[in-house]
Amino acid sequence: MLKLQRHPANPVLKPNPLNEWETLNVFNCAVVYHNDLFHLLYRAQGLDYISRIGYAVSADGVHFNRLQQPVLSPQGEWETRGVEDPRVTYLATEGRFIMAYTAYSPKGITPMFAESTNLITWKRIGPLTTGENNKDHVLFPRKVGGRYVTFHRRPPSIWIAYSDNLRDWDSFQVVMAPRPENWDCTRVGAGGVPIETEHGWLVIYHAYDDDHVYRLGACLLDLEDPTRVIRRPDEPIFEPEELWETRGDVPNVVFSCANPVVNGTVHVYYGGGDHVIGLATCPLEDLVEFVLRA
Ligand code: BMA
Repeated sequence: MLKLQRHPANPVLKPNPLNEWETLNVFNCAVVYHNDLFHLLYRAQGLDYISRIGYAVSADGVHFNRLQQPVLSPQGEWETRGVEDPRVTYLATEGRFIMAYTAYSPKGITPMFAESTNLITWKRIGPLTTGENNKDHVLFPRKVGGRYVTFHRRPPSIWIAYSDNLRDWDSFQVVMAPRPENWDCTRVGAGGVPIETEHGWLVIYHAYDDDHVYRLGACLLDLEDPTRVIRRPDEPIFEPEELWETRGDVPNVVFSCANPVVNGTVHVYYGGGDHVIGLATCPLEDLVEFVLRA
């Protein structure tokens, strides 16, 4: 059984009592490794429980410096209760970053996209769907069959959709559903940006069970047809163990929106207990091997 290794300096980011918007919780984050720096975009809450997205940067992936102001705050009728769970994809051929984030309001839970060329100034592109409960979306790092591809989550499963312009989405299809009587029996949702390997798209995903314990798992999807699951191990690769994962604002949660590969190592950044941010790693080779042997 494979287990991700926790970094000894965990948690790598904690709430900041000096900034009202991030005094309570900092958790689910995107991480992009670009120009030798780890750029972290994280969900933060103050005492009002409204989520905003902050920015922090690091040379070693462990010690981060943050901006004092959020880079994305709620705007408009879809976001009145917050902007949550960013996942950021770098489109290398276009030189731009695409953020998938969840807009939360009394009108519903809406998967949104925004774009940036500097990771700090974000321009909204628009929603993937409206009028339904949908989230956990993340854009693939390149087009497949000439089209943009995104995961998204229509409860309880991971779905896929395709687009030519990141605005109009079609060809919605289920990729992976929960498995009865397993750690991923209730709901499943995508993690960070899918990792392209010679064996297929390596995907880290989250799920919870009847006891509401959030764990992480991994699977491999076909490179040219990512709706086709090649391997899906029975066991998870990571679960809450530390006090700051089993307690927190929401207990028993490890939830990841980022798995950048740096120097052959998968860096899984995750929210612990919806309260702090942790880092756990694993050689890419070992993770692929584990999934292939399943
Ligand atoms: C889910 C997610 C996360 C959160 C998790 C655990 O619904 O959307 O925002 O980390 O619940 O509370």
